[in-house]
Amino acid sequence: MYVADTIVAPATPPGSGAVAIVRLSGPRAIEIARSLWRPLRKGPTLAPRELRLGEVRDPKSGAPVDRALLAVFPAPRSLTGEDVAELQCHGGRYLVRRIVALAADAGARPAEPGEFTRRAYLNGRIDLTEAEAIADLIDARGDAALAQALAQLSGALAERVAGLRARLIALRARLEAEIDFSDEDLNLPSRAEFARAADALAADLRALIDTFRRGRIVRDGARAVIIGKPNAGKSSLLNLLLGSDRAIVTPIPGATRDVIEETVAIGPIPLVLADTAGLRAEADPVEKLGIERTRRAAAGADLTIAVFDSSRRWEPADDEVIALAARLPGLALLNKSDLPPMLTADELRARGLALPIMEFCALAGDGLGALRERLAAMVEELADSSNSGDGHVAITRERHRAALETALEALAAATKAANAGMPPEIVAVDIMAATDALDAITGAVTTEDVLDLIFREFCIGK
Ligand SMILES: Nc1nc2c(ncn2[C@@H]2O[C@H](COP(=O)(O)OP(=O)(O)OP(=O)(O)O)[C@@H](O)[C@H]2O)c(=O)[nH]1
Ligand SMILES: [Mg+2]
Repeated sequence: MYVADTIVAPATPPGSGAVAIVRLSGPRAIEIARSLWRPLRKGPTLAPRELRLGEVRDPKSGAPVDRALLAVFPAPRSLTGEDVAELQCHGGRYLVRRIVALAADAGARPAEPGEFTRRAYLNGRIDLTEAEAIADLIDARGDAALAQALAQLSGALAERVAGLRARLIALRARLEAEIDFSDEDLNLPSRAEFARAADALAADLRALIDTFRRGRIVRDGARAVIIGKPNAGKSSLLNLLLGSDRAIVTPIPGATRDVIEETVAIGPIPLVLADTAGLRAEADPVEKLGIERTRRAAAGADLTIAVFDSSRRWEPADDEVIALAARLPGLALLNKSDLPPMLTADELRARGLALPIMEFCALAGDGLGALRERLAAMVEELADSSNSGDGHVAITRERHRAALETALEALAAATKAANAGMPPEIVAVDIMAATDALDAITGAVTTEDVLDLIFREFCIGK
């Protein structure tokens, strides 16, 4: 399966801290750790999972290096399913490097990113959804993301997939029964039942696919794009929501050229705001490139915040903003409410703006509280709207979505073949393809390439 050599890496981030952990895993992990470490006091041999204070020494020169706690976790009841040893040393940059180097001198190989978790998967300690949940737990930026990662780590997604898989197996069993009685005529009522069960299963696969947006938003935050014509107050709005002068604000139109992304905490789910270049037709070449980026940011967003300058009469650029804002949910701000109104909500509506409109003043911050509340409510709604009775299980990765789509297509092909009266062996081929697709989610069936992609997300020592 893999070369089971012994690997070593710091399990704690680089930098200085009170404590750091150097982790070893593999057949020689315990032996190598013990060769570097000597207990401070005589006593019984170190028991599994016991923490004992000792001294780390350079085995070649005998020179003391640090005082550290050692714990050993013999296979298979360990993080990776292999022998594991953990040295809790002092958290110095040099110190950690030195201890890792000593372990390497003694025969351990520095670990690749995610290699410990990968071994845990390869040894059947966790499945791929649980491995991904560990990465999500570490990256979580809020309570909602934490809860989702913990549910996935407890196997919620794997269980849901297993339930769907069991129904595919049941469909296959129906076909097997037909194969066994193949000398009799095709049993039409049984085919109708097959199709009904397959359709119900397809609906549940679709429902799980539809949790992707919620899963992604909870994990990564919702993306809101701020659009408007030049000088409308988009950058002022970003700065106001962030509470810092992140973007340049000037009275000169066309100040923002590139997309500026920042995250704000407005509720349990973070909101990623993108300030963009103002939309207008007669732009210089640099602005044109900026406007291209605005359109791309809008295409990838979940929400739109359309900013209109109420102190200036309607201009054609406002129509462009209305057109771009028609694609997504969101809200419109009639900004600069401190100045005499030249553009009204009624006029914007008459021109086709469908988003709710709020009067706003980015200069003084009037309406900020209400805006934050509205945005938080919209994010919650986005995260819940696809919660089609699926409890809180959600898929979180494109990988999951693609696998479910493949399973759905294969199931549709099976239903079509069944309805067309094809022999059961032929229908079974599609059912098996659907099963394989589901198995790819948990990693029961996988390839090296897929594993490389998944574990590349991890850092060294995870
Ligand atoms: N009076 C008033 N001025 C505002 C308000 N909001 C923004 N401004 C001013 O409008 C000008 C443009 O603001 P920006 O935030 O840079 O506008 P923008 O939409 O980012 O502009 P571009 O980056 O050029 O597309 C600045 O001088 C701001 O101080 C407001 O509510 N009232
Ligand atoms: Mg700007």
